[in-house]
Amino acid sequence: MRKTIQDLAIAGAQPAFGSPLHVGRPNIGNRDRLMERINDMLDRRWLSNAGVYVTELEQRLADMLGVEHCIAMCNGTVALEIVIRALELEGEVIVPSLTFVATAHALQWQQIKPVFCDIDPESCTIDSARIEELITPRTTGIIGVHLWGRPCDTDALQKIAKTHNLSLLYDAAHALGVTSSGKMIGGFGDAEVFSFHATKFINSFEGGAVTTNDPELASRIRLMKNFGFSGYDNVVYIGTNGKMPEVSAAMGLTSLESMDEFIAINYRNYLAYKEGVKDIPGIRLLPYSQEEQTNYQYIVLILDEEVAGIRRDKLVEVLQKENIIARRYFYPGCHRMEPYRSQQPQAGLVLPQTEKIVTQTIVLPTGTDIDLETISEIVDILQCAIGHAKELNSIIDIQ
Ligand code: T4K
Repeated sequence: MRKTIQDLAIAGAQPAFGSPLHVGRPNIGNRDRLMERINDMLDRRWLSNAGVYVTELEQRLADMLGVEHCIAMCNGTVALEIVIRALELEGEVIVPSLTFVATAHALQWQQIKPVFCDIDPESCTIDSARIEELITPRTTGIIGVHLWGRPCDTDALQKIAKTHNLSLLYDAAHALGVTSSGKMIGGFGDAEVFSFHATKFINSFEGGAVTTNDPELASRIRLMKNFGFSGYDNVVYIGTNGKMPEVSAAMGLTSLESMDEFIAINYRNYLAYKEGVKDIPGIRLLPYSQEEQTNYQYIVLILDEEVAGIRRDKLVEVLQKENIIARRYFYPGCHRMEPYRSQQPQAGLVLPQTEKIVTQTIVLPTGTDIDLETISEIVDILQCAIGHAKELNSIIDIQ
């Protein structure tokens, strides 16, 4: 147990960890099974373009999520871009600013203006009560983001979209295996988009998927992700290359087979962090709902700097000096990133909750690479830093 600030790396002690502990360290799953699939794929010499593993992954995901159509993609960002185009969105689309920048970029890439909406501070998802005031004659859709695996208010969003005749898309990059009102994320809105990037708890190296119950939309997306080809030499639609390669599907399938184990480890880690930080003043763990199924893949601390006596960025610095590469996701909010900062300099005025929370969050490492001993070490560092916040502030200020 650390007793004084001299026990912290920021004050000169040895870092707690010899090598960096990253947020987003990939889960690997059954390596032998993966190698078997890769060997099989090489033997068959079928590496991309609707191969057997991609088709199997799509089917397994559709069954698991209870949706009619699942289209695997090369990554979540291209998946978003393709669905946005397939839904014929244009003009303005309402999105939360508190998200990974890919959500906003997928719109801007196609000359659609992302109109940033504030969040509900409890769920950290788009605040449905703030959407209608942002609707203009140019608005064509809404994108909800199930941030950190916390589902959006899907009922409220559906009502607003219906009333105003808007498309409704969900960025479900963080929400595989999550339910909203008992129903699996994947079947809400017009379509939902998943990411299987290496840092996601289920990964396919790079990868993503679109799910929908709309057969026409699904077939448009299938055409668009394959240059618009409908059979040899017959192009019937504008398209791009959004295909997932077989090697990614092999990893995705292998990863899916370990999904229960990954979630159990994430849950164990979540409980350990929760118990560990419960008596540290000024820190709370963003809770996961006990009523819904979830994946527990993000450990999000919210710091009240008045109570803790230390600023978030300083606490992150303390952790990073110990080789705990804590992240400030999703600082500073899309509206403060380019090109949005220059194009919409006033956007922050309607985003008070977003502006507040981006200065408060710290995302900590979890997943199969993190054990309970590591968590108790991280908690001990947090406890020591906040317990000695005053001294620590002066030390850091002098440096
Ligand atoms: N929508 C949302 C809400 C998203 O969060 C994302 C992606 C998307 C859409 C787009 O989906 P994709 O197009 O990516 O499929 C990371 C990921 O790159 C990104 O996929 C993810 N969200 C975002 C939340 O996190 P960065 O810039 O923080 O990545 P990076 O490279 O710093 O990786 C995080 C940490 O993970 C590193 O410190 C090291 C560790 N790491 C990473 C990789 C790739 C490893 O240990 N091994 C690895 O192989 O964005």
